[in-house]
Amino acid sequence: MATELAPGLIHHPGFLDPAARLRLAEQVAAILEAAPPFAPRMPRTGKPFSVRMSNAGPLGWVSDRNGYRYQATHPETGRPWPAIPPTALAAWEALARYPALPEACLINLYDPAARMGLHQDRDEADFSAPVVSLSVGAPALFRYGGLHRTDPTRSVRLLAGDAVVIGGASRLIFHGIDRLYRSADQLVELPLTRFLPAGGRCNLTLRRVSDRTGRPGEPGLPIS
Ligand code: MD3
Ligand code: FE
Repeated sequence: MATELAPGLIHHPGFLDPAARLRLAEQVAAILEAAPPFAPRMPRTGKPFSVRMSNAGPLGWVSDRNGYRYQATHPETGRPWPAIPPTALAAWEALARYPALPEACLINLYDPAARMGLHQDRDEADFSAPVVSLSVGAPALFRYGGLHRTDPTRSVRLLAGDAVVIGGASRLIFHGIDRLYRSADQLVELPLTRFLPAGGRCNLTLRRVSDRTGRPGEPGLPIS
């Protein structure tokens, strides 16, 4: 049963059943073998994120001292990103209601102490496309607000198998992950144990990056 948390922000608890979660975790583990997790860094300061990342798809999101951007290759191996996992593509087809495939699948890896500060996702050129989020592993406290950083926020727990569709009036809201919770449910972590400690969490976000002319999104915080 889906819940509209805010206009255009739809939470689908248990969207992936346990078998689908396990398949997704296996597919993600194979991607991480080819495209190892990297530690993104804050633009300007170079401070590392507590979340490690990788990507799948034609484009991947990266962040370093020079800024945020999408690029076609892994920042350390220089190789193209692996293909988007089939279970994630199926979720996009079921939930996005958008007439094109996703171009980027950002993979966020949270150890039990990792968090993600309040931010907007605005490095994409086409805000008419939604973002589709899939979570596996430990439960997390997801916080979301409004279009301004200081708007009041609400929180909801995201569990393994949950999907969130972020579109419409919510596409540019501020959001983040405040903390992880311990859980007895370790099922999905098994294929990911090489990449995720016990009690860790993995979130995938599927995104359109180019607008309909094929122009990529504005890079964030350019050097000059
Ligand atoms: C609301 N990821 O990768 S997923 C991110 O759990 C990100 O790893 C979080 O925020 C995570 O950028 C939250 C839910 C989500 C994803 C994208 C959004 C919520 C969003 C984009 C716009 C507004
Ligand atoms: Fe985000």
